[in-house]
Amino acid sequence: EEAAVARPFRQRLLVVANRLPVSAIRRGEDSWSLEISAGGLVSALLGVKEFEARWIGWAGVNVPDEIGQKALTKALAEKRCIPVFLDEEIVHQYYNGYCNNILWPLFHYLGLPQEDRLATTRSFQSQFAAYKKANQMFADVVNAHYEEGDVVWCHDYHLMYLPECLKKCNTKMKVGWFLHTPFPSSEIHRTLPSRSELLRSVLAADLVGFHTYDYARHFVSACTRILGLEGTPEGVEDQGRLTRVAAFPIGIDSARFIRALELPQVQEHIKELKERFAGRKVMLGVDRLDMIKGIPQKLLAFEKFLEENPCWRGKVVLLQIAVPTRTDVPECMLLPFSYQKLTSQVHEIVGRINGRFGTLTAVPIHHLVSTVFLVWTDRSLDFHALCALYAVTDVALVTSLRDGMNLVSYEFVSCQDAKKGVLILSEFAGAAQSLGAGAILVNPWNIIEVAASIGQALNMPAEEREKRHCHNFHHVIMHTAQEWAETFVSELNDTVVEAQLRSIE
Ligand code: ADQ
Repeated sequence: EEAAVARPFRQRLLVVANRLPVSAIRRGEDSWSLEISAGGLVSALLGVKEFEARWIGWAGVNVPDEIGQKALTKALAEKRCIPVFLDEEIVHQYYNGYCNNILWPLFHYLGLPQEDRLATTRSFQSQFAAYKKANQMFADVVNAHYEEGDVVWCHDYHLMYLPECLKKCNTKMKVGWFLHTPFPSSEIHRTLPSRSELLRSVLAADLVGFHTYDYARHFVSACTRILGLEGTPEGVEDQGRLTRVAAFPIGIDSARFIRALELPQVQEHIKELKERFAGRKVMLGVDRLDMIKGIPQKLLAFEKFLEENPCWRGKVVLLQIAVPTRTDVPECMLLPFSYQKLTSQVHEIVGRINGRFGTLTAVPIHHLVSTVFLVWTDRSLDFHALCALYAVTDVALVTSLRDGMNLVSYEFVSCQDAKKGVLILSEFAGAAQSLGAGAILVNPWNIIEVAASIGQALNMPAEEREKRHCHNFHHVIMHTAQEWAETFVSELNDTVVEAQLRSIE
């Protein structure tokens, strides 16, 4: 009994995601060093303590030899990570091709690739075949490590074929699938050549989760319109079998941010930033360098604002942190929506704004192309710098063209209890549903509207700022990542029990 008190039973949770939360660097034939890597999911699961979690995923490197694979598997085991080894050709066709060239843009309403882009990655068919093959490889690793009673939680658009692969082998396995991106309107999903196969596979899961009710509704109506299945308030029914579909809005580990603000090194950063930008209002953007984040549109809106409000020139600064992503993929393999083109476009607009409105003493935009990553086990300096930036900001600008949720908006709010700054938030980010009442919501495509909202935010009376902030702060501290994961997994457990009861009846 004593032992039971000391070590309460914790259900094993197998988190299956395309990427492990670490990057592996080879140091020798059988030696590896591991670095924790950033990303929305990593940040979200940081706070989850309830389960004994294991991660299953690709380590981001090609390891063709057995000695290397064995050594990496061993090193990763210490971090409770289990690798799936994918060779270069699979990565090219599955990850760069099907995931990032087809599903990512489609789910963010950017449409399917034009033929010229498709041609460079060979045919759509071969990409889809590689996608299925890769998903089967993930399933093989899950099966090898699965123990009865485990919960298997599959993540994101990379692994839509996984629930079917898993259930084919073991119908009793508890399988959940969660999508971190938006699920688009069924009219968009309809254009996907493999639309039915993907929907059917996802429906093999016991529980299917999305960030918002809208995404869940889009998914159910895609199943109704494309597969002819019945949508019920609980989910989707197919020949008496129900797949539960629901919204589980993600949160962050807000306490971690709030605690960090008290640390001397963060206070030191804050002091430095305050001195550096004394006399100026600070606006902040923190985004991965991705088409969906609407960085050029944000810059154009800032330019418009300065154009129309000469009194603010030299009195406001925009810090745009752009984090290059998918840099673990060799340049020659990077095809989707030319990230290079986006980079040069961003540089061009920044240069132009600084040329037009910059002075020797006040450059309006500090464009930092950083490779800073949020460390998930450790408290790195980078995390501290990020917290300090959030804390000194007067106005945060989140102008995603589409975004599943957007955790940056949550992180900003959690660091603003002293300052009570303003959040300008795209209505096309999932976060608009939860932080909409406190934020200024904008259509990021409407540059004039965003420019006007910058003026509104900078001039907002303290009383209104406080009211808006309190609303959002309350939401962010009440709806944490931990709660998100616990709710999803307990709902998954319940769903499976209910299904068993139904089958007995
Ligand atoms: P992302 O598209 O990566 O996530 P987001 O939700 O904003 O977008 O998360 C980014 C994370 O990276 C944040 O935790 C942020 O702090 C961190 N980060 C960004 N730049 C950083 C920097 N320079 N230094 C340190 N950390 C940095 C995807 C979906 C989102 C969804 C999440 C979670 O696209 O819509 O909210 O998954 O489901």
